[in-house]
Amino acid sequence: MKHLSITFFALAAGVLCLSCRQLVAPPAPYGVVPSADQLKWQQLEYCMFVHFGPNTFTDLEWGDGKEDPRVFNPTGLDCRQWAATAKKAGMKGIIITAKHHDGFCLWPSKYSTHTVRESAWKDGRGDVLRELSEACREAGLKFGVYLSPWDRNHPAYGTPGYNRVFADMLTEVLSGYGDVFEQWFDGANGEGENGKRQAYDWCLFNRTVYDNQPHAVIFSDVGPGCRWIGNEDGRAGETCWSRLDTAGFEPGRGPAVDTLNSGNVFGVAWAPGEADVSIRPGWFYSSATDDKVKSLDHLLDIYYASVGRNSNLLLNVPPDRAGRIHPNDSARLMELRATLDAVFSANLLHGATVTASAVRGASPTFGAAHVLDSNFDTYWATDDSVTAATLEFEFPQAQTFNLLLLQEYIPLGQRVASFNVEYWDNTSTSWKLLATATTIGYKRILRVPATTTGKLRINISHALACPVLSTVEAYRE
Ligand code: FUL
Repeated sequence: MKHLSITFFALAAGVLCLSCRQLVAPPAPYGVVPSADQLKWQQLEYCMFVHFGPNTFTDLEWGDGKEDPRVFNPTGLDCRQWAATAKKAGMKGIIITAKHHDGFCLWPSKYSTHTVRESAWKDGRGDVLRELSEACREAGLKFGVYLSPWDRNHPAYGTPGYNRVFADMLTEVLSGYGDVFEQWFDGANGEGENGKRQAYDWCLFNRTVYDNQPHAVIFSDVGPGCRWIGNEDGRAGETCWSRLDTAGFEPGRGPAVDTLNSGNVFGVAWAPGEADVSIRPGWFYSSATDDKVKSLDHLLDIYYASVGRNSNLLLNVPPDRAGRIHPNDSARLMELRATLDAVFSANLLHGATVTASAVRGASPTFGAAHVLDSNFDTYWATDDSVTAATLEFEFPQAQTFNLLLLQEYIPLGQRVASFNVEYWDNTSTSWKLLATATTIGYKRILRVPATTTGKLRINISHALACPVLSTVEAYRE
């Protein structure tokens, strides 16, 4: 009997607990959401692009495929130096031009006669992909590959047979060097030797990627993993949706560049932006640009306009003819890292209190405090019917900040369409507008005039579905 009543009470308590929790269900996802691989990719934020090949030795941006392969001869190739530089710069992966438009393969491909095997480097026995993939693994960096379908060397280019050649090359690269986190597809399509343009078989190419690397994120004008941001300046739109309408488009024939820059508010595909840009004026190394490495301020602008606008930053750092990253580039990368570390080391909202105008089901599970808990996976949310709401922060003592960082919990979709920030002005004893903005997404960093205040307010003025915010932070640059 005693046993029975204990069991009964335990059961009853269990049911009660369960029903309490069920009372406040989390918001349903809004629209299309990222896959697990896309979410992991987004969290990388910042990676290195490496343009390297015959152009490095000919001072060209686009080789015509007729260059003597023996020009490729780095005197001291050191992929570990690239990896160490990327790592110290705070980058999370390296994507290399395994094959650029000249068709030269940085690995000894069976399907080409224009490769490292035909070069003077290591008497034709070298393999850049082998060295870089190993260096990345050792350094704990992701390894990714760029392959240009446009091939100005291959005799089959411009014939249907070339699609098979390209797929076979992809298979070699994607099956021979361990995990590949991102496949970068350039949509360039030029005339071949025989005067023909290639009708690319993108279904075959994408399938080949997934067959060999099921977790890879495929970059192109239209994804399917992530999308080109529409310029090569490293700048996403002030409004930047991760959703995109891709039907009827393909790599090289994508939506208008301003659409790529901002995404589509109601787009049906999740195709987050990737902003690619070179640290120098060109994509390939040239001694003529040794003194034209972008300034720290320029790189900071790029960082805030890419990572700070819901996009990943892919910063190209081209190795020189020795096969090493030039000291001018690496010095600038370290300055950028040191600056970002200094700025983002002290969250001024640490220790602040926060209240929300509305909390989902009045439940602590969705309480405002979650935007301050440094945990991406917990969030503040409102009831489904509430699509405009306010978060009010009170600092323990007045603080001066000029950067605000916000994150939506994107596993539930991107929701916020407009918001503004106000601060409490003691002199006029009123709220003053500090900034208005549109989208947030995975990460939004607002640069605002330096403001000293004890109170701050974020007004979500319009969300497509109840707002779901995981982070709010304030910093001083
Ligand atoms: C472009 C290419 O034509 C450039 O040479 C460079 O590789 C850039 C990243 O993509 O489409």
